[in-house]
Amino acid sequence: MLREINFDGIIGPSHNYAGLSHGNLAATRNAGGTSAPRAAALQGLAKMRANLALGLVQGILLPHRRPDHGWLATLATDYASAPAHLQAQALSASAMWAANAATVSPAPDTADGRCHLTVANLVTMPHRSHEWPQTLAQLRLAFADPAFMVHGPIPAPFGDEGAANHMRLAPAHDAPGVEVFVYGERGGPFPARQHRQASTSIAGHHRLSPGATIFAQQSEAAIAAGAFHNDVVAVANEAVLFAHEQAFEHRDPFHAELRAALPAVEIVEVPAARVSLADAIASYLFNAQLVTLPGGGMALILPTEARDTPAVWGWLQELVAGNGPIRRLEVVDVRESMANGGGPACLRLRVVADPATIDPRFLVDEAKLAAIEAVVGEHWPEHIAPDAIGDPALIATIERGHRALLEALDLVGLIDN
Ligand code: SUG
Repeated sequence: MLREINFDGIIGPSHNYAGLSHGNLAATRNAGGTSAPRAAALQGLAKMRANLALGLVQGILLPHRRPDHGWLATLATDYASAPAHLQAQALSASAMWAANAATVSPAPDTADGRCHLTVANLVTMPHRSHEWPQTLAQLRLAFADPAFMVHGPIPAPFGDEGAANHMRLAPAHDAPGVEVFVYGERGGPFPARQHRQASTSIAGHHRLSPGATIFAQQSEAAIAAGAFHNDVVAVANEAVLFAHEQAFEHRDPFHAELRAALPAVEIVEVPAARVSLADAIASYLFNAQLVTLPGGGMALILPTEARDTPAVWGWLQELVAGNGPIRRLEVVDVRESMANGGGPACLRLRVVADPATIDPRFLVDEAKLAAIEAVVGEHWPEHIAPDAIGDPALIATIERGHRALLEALDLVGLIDN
């Protein structure tokens, strides 16, 4: 049976605040702060545990080997002699944001009836541009079953940031749906990270039906206000689109196209007069996970920051009191990830598939989460101060922790050198 499965990135032992993402206001604001990798990973695991308790199917993606020595070698350097900015780029734990791992088109949408995945090239930001090889290795293992087709990255310079700029709407997860690719053209002072060419190429590789595929431009105002991915201002689930009024550059034609392709669509829009773009971005209201509960109805899994922002929480209270499809609010604490601009939805990659077709090492239950928590508790550094990233003892701790996790999950083969 096809189910929606959320694959969360386990937050790696090198999680730190290096301020590497221009246009990501939280990451820039927290640059130079002291991170708490152990607390960060435990927060992510607690979110997965809460989602399991809601009756959802939960998967994992693994942290990458950091520092990325192979990448530094291609730059003719090594960790000890690299300048500080390259050290930070090689050490980044940014693979935790699994929404940027790949774009996924479930089997009911594709001409060959397979679930297609394209690994994201993430070429815009240097620290993320070297994620794809290790992500691809994981995707090829987790989705080795013939029910899936895993594609390599779209070539540079066409930036692709994966599912964070892609929404699927369908009457039900297992029914054919409409896929919306959101690209950027301008972002005021900030880069538009998703190139339209990357989106159209992915739709082609995934063998989507042109009549059920929409390309929509993200609004310049949203990118300029700090929404570096569409999933900071919009999220979809089944037939519901939950979005900020200023999310799309050409809102009315986009809504019309969506209604024509999926007459059952329900657009829940938050007016700028109620929640400003600034409040939406600071609170990550739209970076919630919008999920269908097994007993029916939908829930929003929101970061604590949404509860702490009065305009946002007030609007949400009215939303769940009304007659709409979203009836329940769940609040999770992912503050360590949020401080780098990654909310609950950034931390997960959604795949609609039969869980029986997935390598079980990438699925979790309570017991496996407890085993991962034990490894994190024993090995993840408690803190990383910005001036510590050159410390060989810290690097040895990070590498030991990563190996211990892969050993515990029987995935040590993913360590390539
Ligand atoms: O790409 N932050 C990530 C956050 C990604 C959030 N993902 C989604 N919206 N789906 C980014 O900007 C900051 C790392 C640092 O500065 O150390 C960072 O990469």
